[in-house]
Amino acid sequence: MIKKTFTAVALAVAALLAPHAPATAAADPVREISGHGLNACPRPALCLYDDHDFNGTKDGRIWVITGSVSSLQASGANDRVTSAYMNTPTGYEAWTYRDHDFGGDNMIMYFDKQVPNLNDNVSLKKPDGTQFYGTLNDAISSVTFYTVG
Ligand SMILES: [Ca+2]
Repeated sequence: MIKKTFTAVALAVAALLAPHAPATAAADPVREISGHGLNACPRPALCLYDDHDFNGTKDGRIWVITGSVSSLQASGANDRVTSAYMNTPTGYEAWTYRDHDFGGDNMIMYFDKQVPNLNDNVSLKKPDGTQFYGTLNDAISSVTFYTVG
């Protein structure tokens, strides 16, 4: 009798949890593709490349961002990105952050912005909004991606 009740409860819990799984998968804001160059980046998206100059002339890892992600750890992109391309029309913005959970120094990406090498000094902002020039190579850990206006 106890076992039967337990099974019924387990089935009820499974039924409650099941509808959430497909929604999570469909909303995944990061996917990885292999390629090189600006043309490899789908639109609209922020593309984060494993190597400088958008992976140069050889195919490599590209993480395609289409929504905000609080940690790039699960996608394998954490602290790896060396170049970035914002392949969107106007009306999109993306902020790339040094730390997880949208923390630390950040770099703002807007339509058609290309950053071929994050070893070079780029315009960054501290969490308090102070602007400075610094590098963000192999450092990006979280990203916001959204439409504005
Ligand atoms: Ca980091």
